[in-house]
Amino acid sequence: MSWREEAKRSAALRAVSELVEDGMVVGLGSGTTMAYVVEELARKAREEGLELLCIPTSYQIGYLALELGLRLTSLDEHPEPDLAIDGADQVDGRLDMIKGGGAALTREKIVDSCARRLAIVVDEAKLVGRLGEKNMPVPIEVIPFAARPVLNKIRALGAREVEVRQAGAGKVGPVITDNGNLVLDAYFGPIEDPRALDGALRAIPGVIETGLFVGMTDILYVGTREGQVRTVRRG
Ligand code: A5P
Repeated sequence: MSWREEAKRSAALRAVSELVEDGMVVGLGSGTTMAYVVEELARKAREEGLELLCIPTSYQIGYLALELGLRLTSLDEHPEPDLAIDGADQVDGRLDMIKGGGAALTREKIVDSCARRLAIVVDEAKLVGRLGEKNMPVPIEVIPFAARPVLNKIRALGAREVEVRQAGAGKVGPVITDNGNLVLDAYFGPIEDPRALDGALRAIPGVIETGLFVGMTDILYVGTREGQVRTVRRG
């Protein structure tokens, strides 16, 4: 395992052991870090006899949770989960984030925003001074009908490049999200005001949601290159 995988895994284990208690409803983000979280949740539930209910944010994490024996529920039944645990693509010093590398940003933002507490798990390579640096795009979920005008309007907001995300092996053509939409990756460079940019993007008709998660994180677990886990709480 690379140091980054080890770091993600150690941080995931720490988050689950510190935050998860019997009887909780837990929102599950998506992605590779969340796979470690779900494995640990399932182990803990099994070995400690915990009753947990989970709200998944994608087919990926929902199927994994079911396979490992966790029970699923929905926001219809539990509109205010006790806790959400999620990964991120970049995190800045205010604990704001870019998410959506796995195209699950919309359901993640919904579940994360509904939870009483949001914990984010990352390895330290994801920490940045400014969101958008290192050529990281902002993922934006868009209704296919509106893709072209939305793309033009995002350019007019200052993005130097905007691409329709393409699927990799296993599917030709664009990525289609779990909601049946497209993802645009917009390259803005280092972002001065993530909250303002998020608002401007969401004001474009046809935009469903953006991967800018501002003012949402309560606690951050960071796995380091040296094998430690640091926690940062919202100040
Ligand atoms: C899923 O759409 C994303 O928001 C993920 O949370 C983010 O991309 C982190 O994924 P990894 O844990 O796979 O790096």
